[in-house]
Amino acid sequence: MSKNNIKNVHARQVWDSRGRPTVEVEITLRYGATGRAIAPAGASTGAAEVLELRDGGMRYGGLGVSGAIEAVNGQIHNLLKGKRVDDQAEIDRLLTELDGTDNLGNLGGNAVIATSMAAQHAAAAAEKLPLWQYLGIFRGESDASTLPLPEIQIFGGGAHAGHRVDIQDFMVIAIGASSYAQSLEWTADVYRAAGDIMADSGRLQGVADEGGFWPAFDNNEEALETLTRAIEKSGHRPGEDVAISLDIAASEFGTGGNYRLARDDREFDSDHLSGLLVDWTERFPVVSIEDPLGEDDSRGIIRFTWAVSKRVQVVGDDYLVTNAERVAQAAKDGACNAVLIKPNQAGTVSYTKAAFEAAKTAGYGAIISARSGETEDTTIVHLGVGWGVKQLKVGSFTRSERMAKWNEGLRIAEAISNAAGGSLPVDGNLPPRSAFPWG
Ligand code: 2PG
Ligand code: MG
Repeated sequence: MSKNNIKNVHARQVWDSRGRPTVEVEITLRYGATGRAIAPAGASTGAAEVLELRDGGMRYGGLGVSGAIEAVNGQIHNLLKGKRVDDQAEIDRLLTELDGTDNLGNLGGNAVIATSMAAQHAAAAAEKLPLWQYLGIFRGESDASTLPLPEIQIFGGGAHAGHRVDIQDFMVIAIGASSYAQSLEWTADVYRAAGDIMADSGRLQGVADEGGFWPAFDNNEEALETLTRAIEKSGHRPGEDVAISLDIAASEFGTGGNYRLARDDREFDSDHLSGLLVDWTERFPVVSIEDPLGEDDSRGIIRFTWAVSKRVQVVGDDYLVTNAERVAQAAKDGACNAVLIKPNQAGTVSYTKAAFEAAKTAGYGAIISARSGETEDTTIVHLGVGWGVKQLKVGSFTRSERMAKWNEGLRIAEAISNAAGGSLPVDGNLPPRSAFPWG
């Protein structure tokens, strides 16, 4: 028996940022080191994500997770007791083998991802290291030459705001910032300026699911105009210092290549929606667009990528679902040039890592991302820094389930900077700035 042997795997029900039950797993090792992680939950989920096991029935509006918790405390505990925690690939292999389905439908993707991430934390704790450092030192996985560049929501829409506007995320990326801390400061400036503009126009109405301002706009484009104005008002140069990033989450408002922007009262086929988005990238300082077309619209995504990929990051989220094979296929097809990395879409840490590796092999950008339903869990920040992922998406710049992650990044940035004898730059690995048409 070594310090790395698992003694106990325990799950409990905790609550997420939408007030819904979720699964927390705590793994205790032979000599007392522990690792803990909580499963997040999406709202605009991709059809090919692993299955989140919910109880159904009356209690908690059907959203209970007692089945997933039982799976951890019973089958998963029995499976992992005595196993070595420092072999993450083997733990994840055992978990997926025990489940026996492609989508983790038996044990529940929520049970499995919380266990898998808790195991990573426990392995780091056995070495008395934070996870980001453990991954870098023991696995040699980090290039640690840069920190991830934050992508931060200012207005939330789509499924996260009662479809008040159709586009889901209006975000900013401080592309001109020279450090992680500075990128947060500049975002805070834009957030304040956006709040002032909303208040002055009588449109300040509260916040969406991820904490961004509730989008009280007459149409989708007005949100873009307001965000550009907010960047200007904050004293930063749009497209030079701070740029815009959008998550269209188009599967939420269209299937079969037919789309409807309800707020604009307009219908689009795939090429027309593409055309609208291309137009936005030319008129506004947009450097990144996620899920521009529906997850079932490969042709549209390929055509859109072809049109803009030299100057805009085209991100697959619902389309690629953090799946290595899908990323490799997309690279062959010429669909997207970047992938969103969400551990609970993939189901295990190893599958998540495989998707990130596939992105690197394809020369794709990568953004490690939280979900719209979140908690105080900061695992994604550790994986992002530990693996050397270049961008980080966590939602807005308010509310503690979001700030927990931005702030964890500050602690890590400070630790790395101290060790390196100077602050590390942020480098999102975005398309070259000289290629942007504005500014
Ligand atoms: C997304 C995420 C986060 P959800 O679509 O990228 O914004 O949303 O977790 O609801 O899938
Ligand atoms: Mg998305």
